[in-house]
Amino acid sequence: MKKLKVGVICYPTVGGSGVVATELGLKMAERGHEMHFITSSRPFRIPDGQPNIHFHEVKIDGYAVFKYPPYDIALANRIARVIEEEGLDLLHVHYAVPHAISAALAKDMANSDIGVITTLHGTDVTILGHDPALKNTVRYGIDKSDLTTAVSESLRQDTLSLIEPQKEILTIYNFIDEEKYRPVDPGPLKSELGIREDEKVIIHISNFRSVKRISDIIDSFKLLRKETDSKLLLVGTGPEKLEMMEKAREEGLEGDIIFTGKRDDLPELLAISDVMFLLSEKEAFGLVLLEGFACGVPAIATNIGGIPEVVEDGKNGFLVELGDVKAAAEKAKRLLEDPIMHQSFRERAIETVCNKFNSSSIVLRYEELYYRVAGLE
Ligand code: GMT
Repeated sequence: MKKLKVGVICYPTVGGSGVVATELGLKMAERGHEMHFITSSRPFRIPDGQPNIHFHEVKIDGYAVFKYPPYDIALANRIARVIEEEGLDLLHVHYAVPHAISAALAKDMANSDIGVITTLHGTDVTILGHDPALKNTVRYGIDKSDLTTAVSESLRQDTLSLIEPQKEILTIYNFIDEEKYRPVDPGPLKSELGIREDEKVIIHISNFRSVKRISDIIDSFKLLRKETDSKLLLVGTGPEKLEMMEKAREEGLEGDIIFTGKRDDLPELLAISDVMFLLSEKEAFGLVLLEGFACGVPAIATNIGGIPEVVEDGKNGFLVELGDVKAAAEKAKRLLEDPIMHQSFRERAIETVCNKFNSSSIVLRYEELYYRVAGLE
């Protein structure tokens, strides 16, 4: 079968969508396809000189006349050039708004009938879809695409009911790099972070946006801390970080909550962790759950969005209702105090990644769609 030339448009450096787009690009490149990332900066997981990977930077000057530099138009212009210069077979865009819109404009500019796959990751639908001004734009992006995928069944259903697109939407789950995320030896990390060997570790990893409800995590940890010797690791950074540091101080938990900042050693941090907390109010999938599972860390997570498709209640974690910090603390205590249950959840978590979210099967699924959209079935 002919190897494909694919244009990939994503937010390269932040969030799960960038990770999924990059990992998928790397896996497709390993399969011999030529992957062209058209982005504002080099995706951070892609080293220089990686075979079959090309990077086309979108540059935009800050002309004084524009209050907001028109990135989406600059992106469309760059996509149009890459379509022509590289002879791309298809575009894979992550996020309907703005990327699917830029792709539609690029096709028009290049006078090309290139196929477009759009992958929805969540916030474009679950947040923008409620804004009447943007709902039609999201629908336009989907309907202009040849094929749209959603990262969970929940997101697919939300898109159908909120956006009412004309085009069909397929669910393709996210995956992670199983070679990176696996049980590893953390060395002396636990003591380096000032955690005693006998203390349990709760971990939360995110971009500290308000949807992540870190305040609930701190409240729940406060309850848990009264009963179980434990520390809370808050990994990452973002808009709510300072406020959450202040809250930890006010609650008298300064010594028990460790704000690590952004870290590259996530498998090691997960290796010293006993439970992951993800108490978000919106989550189309929750990629971080898979990262934790692959390293053998069960989760306590909210019963919202795509999370119940990842967390099987009572098997690889526990589901709690949004805002129920007491239930989260109780379930965590149960799990932490029962080593047999913890071991069985740990094994089930690793199995979940191998079976339901296996990267090889998911990559093949995308590849099949790439051939379909490129008209080469
Ligand atoms: O959740 C975020 O803040 C970042 C956002 C992103 O662009 O990566 O995450 C969305 O896409 C991820 C990858 O598909 C999903 O795992 C997240 O659940 C989704 N976030 C939301 O739906 C809030």
